[in-house]
Amino acid sequence: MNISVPRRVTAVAALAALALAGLTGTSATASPAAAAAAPDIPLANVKQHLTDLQSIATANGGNRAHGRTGYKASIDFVKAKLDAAGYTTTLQTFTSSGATGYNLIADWPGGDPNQVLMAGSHLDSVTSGPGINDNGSGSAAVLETALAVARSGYQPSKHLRFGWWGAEELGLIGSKYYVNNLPTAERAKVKGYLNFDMIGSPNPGYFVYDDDPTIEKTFKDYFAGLGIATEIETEGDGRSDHAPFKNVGIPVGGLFTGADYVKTAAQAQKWGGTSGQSFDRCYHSSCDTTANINDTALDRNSDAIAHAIWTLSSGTTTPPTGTVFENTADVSIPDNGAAVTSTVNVTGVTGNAPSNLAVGVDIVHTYRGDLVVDLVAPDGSVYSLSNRSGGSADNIVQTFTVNASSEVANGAWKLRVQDKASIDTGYISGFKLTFP
Ligand code: DTR
Ligand code: ZN
Ligand code: ZN
Ligand code: CA
Repeated sequence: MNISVPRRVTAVAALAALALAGLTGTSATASPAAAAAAPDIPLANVKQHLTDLQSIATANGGNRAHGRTGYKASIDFVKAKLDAAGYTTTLQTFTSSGATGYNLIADWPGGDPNQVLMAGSHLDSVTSGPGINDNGSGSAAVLETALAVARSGYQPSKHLRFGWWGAEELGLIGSKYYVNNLPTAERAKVKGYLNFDMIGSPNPGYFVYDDDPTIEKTFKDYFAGLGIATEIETEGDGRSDHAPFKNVGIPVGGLFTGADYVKTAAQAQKWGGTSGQSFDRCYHSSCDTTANINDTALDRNSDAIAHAIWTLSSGTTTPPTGTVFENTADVSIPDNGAAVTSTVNVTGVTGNAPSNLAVGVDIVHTYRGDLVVDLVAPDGSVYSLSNRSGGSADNIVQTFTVNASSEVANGAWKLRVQDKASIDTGYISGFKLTFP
């Protein structure tokens, strides 16, 4: 039934969970809606990434260091997985010590572009070894969390961005380059940066960065829920890639399981392991291989990363307010076939559409990565909403924010959907435009 009849919707202020005061400056007042719970991050998947990074190092002179073939092979490996999962990836190049360096930035389509939550890790190793704990561990855990976002169909309120940094071991070169080249207006949109550098140390400690209080509390509460005591990371702010973000005023946080410092008797009492021995005896050494990982620490920290990403990105659930035009007729999508459309006829809206047109999409499908989804304006202009993203996850149920300010508001707007791969199929269940 096509009910393209304007109706005004007053948002029910159902704020989502947490008061991210350190990130957003607001706090939940209404009874919080339940934030989507983070999925478990499969340890086996994270360890497979480490095995792959080990193979890359072995095939490239034993390391994955800046300027060496092993680093470029590592960044290509991570990029390929993210491209396949539907991320928008960007390779950023820079020069350091006479060699080309690479940062990989991956954006998950959707979410509020003015509220970006970032998570990252450095992907380079030292020249003396494969760098599996330092920092394959952080890179693999962040990668698997990003893949979990894609396959779960999670639709965060904030925009999610992930980064893998080059040349950290030369002095935070890649992350400094990224932050220094991020325009001021873009920096202001980054509401938090989470850093993960060495999170699988063989004689692990559980350290939480003591920078932004909201981020710190998110991690500490997670570990407390597991009955694991944490300590604040006291080795100094300048020791990893969160430093450039912190230096420009972006809230930062992160996790760390220790490097060359020695575990005390009190820490061994608290965490197990061996007192009088460093947290990672293979720090910056050739023995930093896949054997140099504590699985429990890697598993716990990977799950903590997912918990923080889901918690800190679930913003308000307030639906867009304004005049709604909606079509709730089901439209079957032919499997690997022709495009189909659902139309709403907008009337009575003066002038052009807004720069923040809320486009509500409700598609039932068993493999969202098959789908190309576009918004077609009355004059035929096409706005891409989703292009084969999200992999094998089910359904696309999302409100996209489209800058349609160059379009006249009144007229026939279409949601166009095409299934571009065989087997899985589905139907358009609803299409809604909200004019503020
Ligand atoms: N600089 C990191 C290892 C490192 C040493 N102290 C800390 C504190 C917090 C994060 C990381 C580190 C490296 O060698 O890559
Ligand atoms: Zn290092
Ligand atoms: Zn490191
Ligand atoms: Ca299909």
